[in-house]
Amino acid sequence: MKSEFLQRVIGHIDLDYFYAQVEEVENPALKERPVIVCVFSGRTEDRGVVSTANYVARGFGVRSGMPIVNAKKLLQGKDPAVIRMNHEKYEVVSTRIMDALSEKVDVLEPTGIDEAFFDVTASTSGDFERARTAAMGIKEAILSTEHLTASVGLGRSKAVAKLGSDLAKPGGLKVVLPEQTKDFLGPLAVEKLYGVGPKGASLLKGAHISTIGQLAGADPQELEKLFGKKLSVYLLEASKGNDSDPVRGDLEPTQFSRIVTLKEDTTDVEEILSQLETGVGHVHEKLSSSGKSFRTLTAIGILTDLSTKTKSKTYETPVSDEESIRGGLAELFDEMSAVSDKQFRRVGVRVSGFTDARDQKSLSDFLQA
Ligand code: DGT
Ligand code: CA
Ligand code: CA
Repeated sequence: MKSEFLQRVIGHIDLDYFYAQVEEVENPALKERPVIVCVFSGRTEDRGVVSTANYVARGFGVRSGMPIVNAKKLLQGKDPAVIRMNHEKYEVVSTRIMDALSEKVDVLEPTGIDEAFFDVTASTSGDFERARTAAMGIKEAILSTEHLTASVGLGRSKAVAKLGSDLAKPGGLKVVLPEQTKDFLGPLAVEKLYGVGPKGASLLKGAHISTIGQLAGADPQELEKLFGKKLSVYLLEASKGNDSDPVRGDLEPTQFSRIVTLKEDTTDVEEILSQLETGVGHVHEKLSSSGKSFRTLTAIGILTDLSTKTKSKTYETPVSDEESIRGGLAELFDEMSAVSDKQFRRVGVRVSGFTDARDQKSLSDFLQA
């Protein structure tokens, strides 16, 4: 059967309290305690904001974006774990999960470090019960391989799927059958709709629209005055779960990477480079087949204590040859092993900063802009 005749089955997956959960996996004793992952920004010790917090900390009122000092006040006497954000570490986990996910769905469109839309219309023949089973399988796979929980929504459009994953948080699965779409969306607050945002919500409030159901019944011309043609058409469609933007699996990649597990833990750079040779080949192959050059090369090391270390170098002019990757990695791993006495367990290579990334604007980009 041709997929254009099938009921679309769209999913959205979002990892729960992502940065903080990754920290818990690395150090399970943290699970019982409030955990805040922080971006330290200033000269004074506590200057900066909470990037995210686990649900224990959220139970005491801590939120993303909150100044660290405020979070510490809320957590006084609660034995909080205050952890410095390590973006590279989360990026490595994210890449692994996205790679695995892309094998399990028909089309995957990552929209952030911890979330993605997916389409399973063809593989489920448009059947939501089969999609439910597939989604449970995906959640279980992430749990068993990465020990991370995720929330998933299934619906007939991106906006419905995204709302589903929001409401399933943390750790749940929300399936909105096509015939339930109107009843599901109607009562929800309009700011929850994908693409509305706080600014859009306040414009809508001014027009006395506070639920998605009210938005669905709004006058198209009034909406166009507030949001312009493109966005107002989208909002009206999305409020009915009829937004038609496809899941885009063809977005330009922004990086290629490969991580390998060493046969034995080691600090020997030559041994590391020799075992990483297949990874270098893989990354080089990806570069050649896509006709890309890169400027930034990153060496990734996961040590025996499971902590992740990375070191990067940026080339003045873009390169794409295998020798530059090898030479650069040798330097980077030399530098890394010089400052650490721990052994490496897994090692990886990543290239990023591509030069020819085409300007391919999707509706998602438009909404996120
Ligand atoms: P949740 O609600 O269980 O999905 O929790 P998170 O923490 O996964 O929240 P999400 O999906 O909105 O964001 C994914 C990651 O992005 C999160 O782990 C940390 C980072 N992040 C989110 N909000 C902020 C923020 O306001 N400031 C900073 N610096 N980082 C943020
Ligand atoms: Ca999340
Ligand atoms: Ca997210």
